[in-house]
Amino acid sequence: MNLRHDVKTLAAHFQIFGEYLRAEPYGSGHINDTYRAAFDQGGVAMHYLLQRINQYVFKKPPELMENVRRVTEHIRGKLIAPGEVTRRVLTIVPTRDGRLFHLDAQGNYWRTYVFIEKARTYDAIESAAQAFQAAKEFGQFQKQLVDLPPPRLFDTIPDFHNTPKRFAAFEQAIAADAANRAAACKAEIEFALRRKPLASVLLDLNAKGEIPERTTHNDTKFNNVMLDEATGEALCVIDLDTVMPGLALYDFGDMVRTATSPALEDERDLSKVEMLMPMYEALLRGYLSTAGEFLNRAEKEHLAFAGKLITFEQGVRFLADHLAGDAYYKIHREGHNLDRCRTQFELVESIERQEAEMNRLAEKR
Ligand code: ADP
Ligand code: GN1
Ligand code: MG
Repeated sequence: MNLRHDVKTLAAHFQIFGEYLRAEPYGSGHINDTYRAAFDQGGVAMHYLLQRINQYVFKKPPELMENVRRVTEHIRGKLIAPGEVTRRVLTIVPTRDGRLFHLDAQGNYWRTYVFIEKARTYDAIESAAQAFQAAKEFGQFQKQLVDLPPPRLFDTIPDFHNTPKRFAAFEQAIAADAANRAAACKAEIEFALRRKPLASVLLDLNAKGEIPERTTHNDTKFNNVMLDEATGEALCVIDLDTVMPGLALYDFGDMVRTATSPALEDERDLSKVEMLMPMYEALLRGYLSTAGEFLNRAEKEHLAFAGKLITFEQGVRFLADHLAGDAYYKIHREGHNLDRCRTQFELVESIERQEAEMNRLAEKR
């Protein structure tokens, strides 16, 4: 296979032993370039995950990797159960000179993780049991980081979930209309403009001291948690590039966005996009089983709202990128970001229709 990068040469910089066998592009993330590489070690093919960090998105990869090191070491220290530690937390494979990343001649930052075997991620949720598992695991992740010692983690992307700033960037993208696409997505633009007042709700509560800043994952889409292939149990939270100070509700919100509707994020048949109450119920149960003990009342009262907000924010982000000419997210077809935006806005409407019932479910718990 002809790869975009010379994975064999890159891999030689890391503490990987044995002979290089092969590599292939891996996963369906929108941001990094990911490869699974195989090495012969004592007659067995061992896999490693190599990634090129997207520097358009992450401006300071060394700070990002320092965050990942601190977070994974902290979690590793809590894994008392013997065995399988490298399946339950990401493990950085250092370079031969002991660093967290390799900087190549073109200025690209590369890193390597232990490959988690007999586990997989899903692009769309398939059952309430999966929703429960994912939410329990992301809640557990937040709980494990409650006592992360100072200093504060680096902001790998400043204002990542600052919805008012996301909205302002979207308004600028409309004004600039760099790709000449605004006229063709009037309906979506108007959908978003009508809901502008949603944007500031959580940050206002944070400013009033009602919702605290915590250490959060910030990219808790269902595709960022690995489930055991045999048992379906959640094993490990991955994609730690955006772990930084944030609101716990951002994480729950992104779970609602990606783990209550059975449709793919870029589904074109919008009749398939729907917030399913049994999935939401399982998410609530799973999340509160681990995060329930540290969340405060205001956080618990805004769980459904967070689902609506983060789905809205994501729709606005996709639409802004479509208007800007697809600079940020990887796309695989024309209009891909617009398709993604449409599924988000369809889901926002579905949540709006069911929000009262979603709130009642949370009150009962
Ligand atoms: P992106 O930021 O582009 O989404 P991810 O870090 O999420 O990149 O990785 C992309 C995909 O690669 C994940 O969805 C997952 O399927 C797979 N993956 C990531 N890390 C590992 C790992 N340590 N072991 C096995 N698979 C992994
Ligand atoms: C990106 O990296 P990935 O594909 O897991 C994005 C998230 C979005 C998501 C939408 C750093 O996540 O914020 O919610 O796409 N990550 C970054 O699918 O922007
Ligand atoms: Mg990912």
